Amino acid sequence: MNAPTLAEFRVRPVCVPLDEPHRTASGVLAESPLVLLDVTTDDGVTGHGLVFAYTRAALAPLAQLTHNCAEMLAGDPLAPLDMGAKLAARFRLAGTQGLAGMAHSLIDMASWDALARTHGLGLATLLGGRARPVPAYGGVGFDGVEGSARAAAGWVERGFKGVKAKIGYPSVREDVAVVRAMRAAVGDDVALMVDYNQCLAPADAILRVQALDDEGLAWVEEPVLADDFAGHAAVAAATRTPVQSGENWWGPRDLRHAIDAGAADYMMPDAGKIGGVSGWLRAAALGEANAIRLSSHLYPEISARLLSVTPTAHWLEYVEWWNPVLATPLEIADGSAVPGDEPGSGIEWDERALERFSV
Ligand code: SMN
Ligand code: MG
Repeated sequence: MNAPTLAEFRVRPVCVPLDEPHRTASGVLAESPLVLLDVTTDDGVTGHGLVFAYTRAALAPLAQLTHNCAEMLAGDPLAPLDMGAKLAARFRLAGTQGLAGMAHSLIDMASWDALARTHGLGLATLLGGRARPVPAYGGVGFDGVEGSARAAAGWVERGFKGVKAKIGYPSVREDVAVVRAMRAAVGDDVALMVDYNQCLAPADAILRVQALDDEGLAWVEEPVLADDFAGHAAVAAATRTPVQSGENWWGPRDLRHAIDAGAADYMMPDAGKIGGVSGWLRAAALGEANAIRLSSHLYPEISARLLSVTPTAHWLEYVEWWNPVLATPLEIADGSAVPGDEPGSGIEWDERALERFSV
């Protein structure tokens, strides 16, 4: 069978309001600006993907860039690795990070979805593994002592066995108080993680994490700027809580540099920044070769399939923010994400709902 070729691309910017704003130490999210992509082959098979633009200011430029990149591929075989190589070569001078990295990741995700559908296989099956349950955790915003404890208890009532809170309050005392209130609310058997969202300088991060070292945290995430690998490494060396990072790393080469620097104990690539499915698979190989456990960041549907085939799979970050545009949101049972094995990566649009969110 010859590979189908890329016949049509449809790019749609949408904006999904959040039920409640998500507060972090690096800004408040009140809505999810998303770029949706449909890739249709000459066989008439359509694959879907989406990417999170984070800010409305990036939505139209990201949609346009995705469209322009897709046009470079029109008529090419549906071969995500070759498509990625072509885009990387075309962008060598402009750079492959930032919006370009997101556009390339999006095209990759939608193309793998089309490839899996072409073969009538679930993505994990196509990749040589099987879709399996992955432990999932829920997120708590920058919601203060009582608010964080209440939100953590809510996730545990729903069966989740892990909860991650945003911290980075004005004082370390408040960080500790939030963690202790959450622990009191959920008990000892729930994994608690905290996320500084890059807000500290390394010297301050060391003091804060040392103050949290006896709280039994499963990890402390992005204590310093995402690309400060040396700063991460200094925190990791001076503290006992495992350091987690990776949601803002661009492509497997950033992972390599982070590993070379000893930046983190755990890593959490983001499918929309690491290079989609192709980038994830390369990150998974680095994780296995270096014995580093990998968790996912956002994109729960496709991440559940990817973690299913990741040798060092750790936790799936569960978010339901984008469920309003999905016809088949990820299933959760007993605290684990349960990816189905229907053809593709689990992304199906709720077309009627999409109209409401179109920008
Ligand atoms: C995060 C996710 C989405 C928006 C802002 C921040 C994050 C996380 O750091 O880990 O969930
Ligand atoms: Mg984070």
